[in-house]
This record gives sequence, C-alpha cells and structure tokens, in this order.
Amino acid sequence: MGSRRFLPPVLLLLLLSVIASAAASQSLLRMISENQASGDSDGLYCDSWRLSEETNNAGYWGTIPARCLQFVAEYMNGDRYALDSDVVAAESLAFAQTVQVAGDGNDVWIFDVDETLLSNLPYYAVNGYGSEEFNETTFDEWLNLAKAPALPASLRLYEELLGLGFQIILLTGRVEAERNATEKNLSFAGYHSWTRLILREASDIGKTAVAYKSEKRAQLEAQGHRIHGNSGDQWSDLLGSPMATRSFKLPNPMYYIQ
Ligand SMILES: *[C@@H]1O[C@H](CO)[C@@H](O)[C@H](O)[C@H]1NC(C)=O
Ligand SMILES: *[C@@H]1O[C@H](CO)[C@@H](O)[C@H](O)[C@H]1NC(C)=O
Ligand SMILES: CC(=O)N[C@H]1CO[C@H](CO)[C@@H](O)[C@@H]1O
Repeated sequence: MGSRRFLPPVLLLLLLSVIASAAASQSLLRMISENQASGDSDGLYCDSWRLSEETNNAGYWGTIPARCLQFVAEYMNGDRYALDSDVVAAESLAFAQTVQVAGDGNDVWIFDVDETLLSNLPYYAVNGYGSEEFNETTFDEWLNLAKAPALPASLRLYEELLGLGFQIILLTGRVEAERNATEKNLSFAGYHSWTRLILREASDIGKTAVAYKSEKRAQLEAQGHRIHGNSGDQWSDLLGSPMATRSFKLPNPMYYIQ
C-alpha cells in the first residue's frame, strides 16, 4: 500500500510544473520590468517588435528602434532569417502544388525583387541595418553595382515554380533606368526564364507602392493572367486590389515601404 506521506508521481509532476512555470513567468516579468537598457530585455523587446512589424501591426515605421540595432544585425546574419525564409518558401510551394496549371501561359506567380529574390544585406550591413534614414544616393550606387546575391530560399522556390509550369512575373519598385542592372544581377544571381520584368515607368513615379503594384496586377488580370501567388517582403507588395489568391510575406525587419 502506498504511504500517504508521499504524493502520487502524477501529482508530484503537476506540482513541480506549476512551480516551474510560476518561476518562469516571474522571471519573464522581471526581465521586462528590469532595466530596459539591459541586453536581455532588448532582445525580448525586439523580438516582439519584429513580430509587430512583420504582421503590419506596427503600420508604417521609418527606422528600426535604436535599441534593436544589434538584434536586427544578429537576426539578418544568423540562422533565423534563413530559416524563416525557408519556411515561407516551403509554404509557398505547398500552395503552388495545389494549383491546377492550365498550360495556356496564364498561370502566374509574382515576385518582388529587393529582399525577395535579391538580398541587399551587403548594403544594409554597412549602413546600419535600417537604423539610419534611407539614402537614395548611396542605395542607387549599390544597386547599380548589381552585386546583390540571391536569397537562397527564393531561388529554390523560383526554380520549383518554373518546374510546375508557372509564368514568373517580376514586379519591382525599381525604375526603368535600372532595368539593365537589375536584369544583369538577376541573371548573375541565378534567375532565368521570367516572362516579364515590370519596373516603374515615368508615369508611375510618385505613386505609393500599393497603388503602383495593384495597378500592374489589375493590368495583368485584364490581359487574362490568373495571379495565383505573390511573394514579397513588404505588405505593399501584397495588399491592394486585385490580390493574388495567396500572398506570401517574406521577413524584412530593416525597412518599410508604403
Ligand atoms: C546620402 O549619402 C551621401 C554620401 O554619403 C551624403 O553625401 C548625403 O548627404 C546623404 N543624403 C542624405 C539625405 O542623408
Ligand atoms: C541597356 O542595355 C542595352 C543593350 O543591352 C542598351 O542598348 C541600353 O542603352 C541600356 N540601357 C540603359 C538605360 O543603360
Ligand atoms: C551574387 C551575384 O551573382 N552577384 C553578381 C551580380 O552581378 C555582378 C555583375 O553585374 C556580379 O559581379 C556579381 O557577382
């Protein structure tokens, strides 16, 4: 017979886990309320800030919070960014595989270019990871070097979509004058066989990205294209009417484009 002096093992485990989770939530509270400048609380805060900006809860923001510079630098250079991008690509492919591709050349997948197909991380790494105001002059200089590498997860997805028979349309906020540099680096980075590369024409300058990209999607639909998927690192790549059947948001904690 069991002695009443000892708790049954299940109850003991329950008690221990209650004590452990109470201790964990207390230490969590302590981390949040303690010195806001400490590295730990910055990490915790910045992870929540990142969730907020990725989900568009933050809406427009100009530069990253100053206390998040180290967090964003570590995120962008570490495994987290690569893995987050891999998971987005895997979800995109899982959806793409459910689409009946008709073979009439009208089944379309749209990709944005910057921070979607190509990575400007080498530029942002020497310009404060989004903690500094955007400088169009130095960014355009970088862009014209055409040295942006591919995002590995996007390059794989791109190949898989081509294999499934999708027409790939690239829709970027870059301007016509940058067509050559953009084509050159897309090719050097490994991209090929896109159906169209759409850049801002003179008449598109000054439009918000949402307005410009929605108009281009409307034109594509008017031409008979069915836009199944749309991949972009900005909400402004994806929002607005008409929308793709499914939109896929890639991570980007460095900047926000309206
Ligand atoms: C952009 O960078 C250039 C070169 O460093 C500098 O001369 C210019 O003042 C900067 N512009 C802005 C708006 O910060
Ligand atoms: C782009 O390259 C083509 C040749 O491939 C050239 O004719 C054209 O002038 C170039 N455009 C710009 C804006 O440099
Ligand atoms: C990563 C990559 O392929 N970058 C290339 C971009 O294009 C330039 C030429 O314009 C190449 O020098 C880079 O290697």
